[in-house]
Amino acid sequence: MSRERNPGLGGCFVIALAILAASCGSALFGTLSRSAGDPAVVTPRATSMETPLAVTLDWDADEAADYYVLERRRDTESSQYAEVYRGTGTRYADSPAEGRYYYCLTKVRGERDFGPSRPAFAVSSPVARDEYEPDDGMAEARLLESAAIANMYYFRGSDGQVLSDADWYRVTLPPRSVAYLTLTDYSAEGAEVDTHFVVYRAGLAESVIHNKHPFEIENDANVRRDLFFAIKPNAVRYIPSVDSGGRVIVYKIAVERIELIGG
Ligand SMILES: [Ca+2]
Repeated sequence: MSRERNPGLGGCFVIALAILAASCGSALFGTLSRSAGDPAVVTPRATSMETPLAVTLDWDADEAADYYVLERRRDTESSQYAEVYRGTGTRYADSPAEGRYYYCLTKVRGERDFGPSRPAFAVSSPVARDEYEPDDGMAEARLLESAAIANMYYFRGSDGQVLSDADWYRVTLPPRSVAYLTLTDYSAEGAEVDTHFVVYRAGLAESVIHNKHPFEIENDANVRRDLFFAIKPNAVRYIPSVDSGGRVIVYKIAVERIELIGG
């Protein structure tokens, strides 16, 4: 009796292993030992603008997933999602043609799909961010001594997601002095017009910078001080309508002169 039954059980076991191996690849041990929970549906992280015509996607490993499927579509009405990656990795370096894109991540466990995730917005641009990046935060502010040329990007997808730059600077000013700075917008139509840029200064509302027209950074303290400010996109100039769009714009920022307050 037992001699008849044992080969049958053994055969079942081999078949079960074969099914597991077929569905899970080399992750057999993980399949047997991991938790029984479902994979979490998560949006992949998209990194744009670091290098020309490249987008990098990454996501956290999920032990409940057998593998991942990454899909991409252009940000156009007619574009459909198409698979760009399938595998067990957690990072994918894409190099799509110039344009705006959405990426969705689906996790697969056995025969079941978990996803697709909400889309991540990304941009493939022939012009990458400038060499001074990262300077999007005050802690990364760059010392502005005389003049600098930099670029700034602002893109908005048709679902409203935004990919936006900010450039932080600091100037060192003598006690009770004012620095007069100018910004030259290389995509502006003339002097004095609204540029593609606003300036943010602590304690003041953001204000649109006029092309080559001085704006002030003031040190009202009785000691020498570092003053911080940020140049940010003037969104309505980057995308004049409510539609999607965006671009990269080059500018020059310069310290024209420094005067003593009341001097
Ligand atoms: Ca920046």
